[in-house]
Amino acid sequence: MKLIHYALCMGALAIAAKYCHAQSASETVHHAHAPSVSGSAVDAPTVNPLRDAGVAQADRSAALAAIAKGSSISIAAATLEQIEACDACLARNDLASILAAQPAADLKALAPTLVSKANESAKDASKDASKDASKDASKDASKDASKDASKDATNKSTSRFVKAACIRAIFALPESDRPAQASAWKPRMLKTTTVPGKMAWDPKEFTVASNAIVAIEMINPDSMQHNLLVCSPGSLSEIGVAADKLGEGAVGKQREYVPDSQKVLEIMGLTAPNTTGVLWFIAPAKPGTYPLVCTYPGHWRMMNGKLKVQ
Ligand SMILES: [Cu+2]
Repeated sequence: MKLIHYALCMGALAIAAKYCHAQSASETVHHAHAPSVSGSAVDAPTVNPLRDAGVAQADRSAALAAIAKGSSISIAAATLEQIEACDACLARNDLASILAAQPAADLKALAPTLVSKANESAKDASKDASKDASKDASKDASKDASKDASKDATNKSTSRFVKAACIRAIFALPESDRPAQASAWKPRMLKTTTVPGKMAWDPKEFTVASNAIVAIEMINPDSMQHNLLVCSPGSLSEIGVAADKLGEGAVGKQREYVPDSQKVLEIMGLTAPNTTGVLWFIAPAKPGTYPLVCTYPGHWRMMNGKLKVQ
């Protein structure tokens, strides 16, 4: 933990030095935990390139490169540290993409760590699954119980997220370079395409096994941006209404229209026209129908689908 904090502080300082040219040293330290990408503008919202949405991938990569340089480690290793420290932050899928895009030699060097973290997280996930099972036994819809459930969902999604990011990075390696353990992982590769002008996905429904390793690719030939979120069962309209509200203020753009809710389980961020978004995740342990939704304001009523977990 101390190490992570040290790395974070050093990293943040390095980023601050890079991005906050105008600030004095003492101010830089003061703002170290939330360096601003845009730097000098007084009213610009403070954005942390390692945690927040609304950050260009190039800025994230630059921040990670600064940390790697400061700690004399590879960008892959620095990115993995940030993924672990991310704790379900909005940048998590972007960080996972950056990790997977690192040179094969660096990923290969990191592979033993990636494999051990993937396995470590799997243990956590099964612990959570048994917790879920015992909770089902006493099906009590009291407020406290549901609060506990969503707290569990957050913990689970954090460790599952680290596991998914590690597995994704291993699968970014050529098959011949993957560690032997990877042959036991059978990712479900799902693909969907946005239908231009229709605010829809084709296909929009998928069925996966509980705890499966899932990769969704979203091809976006549409002329507008779309994202793709996996949410808790029954939460579609709650998340959709919250997303529309985000469309009314500046904070919405900064969050890339992802509502601040524990019912948002997985996030593929905004995917630009004529690009492809990718999201790797571990399917929920609990069988059920999990809404898929695009939370770009105004889209959710039409642009939604289902992830059926069996
Ligand atoms: Cu959309």
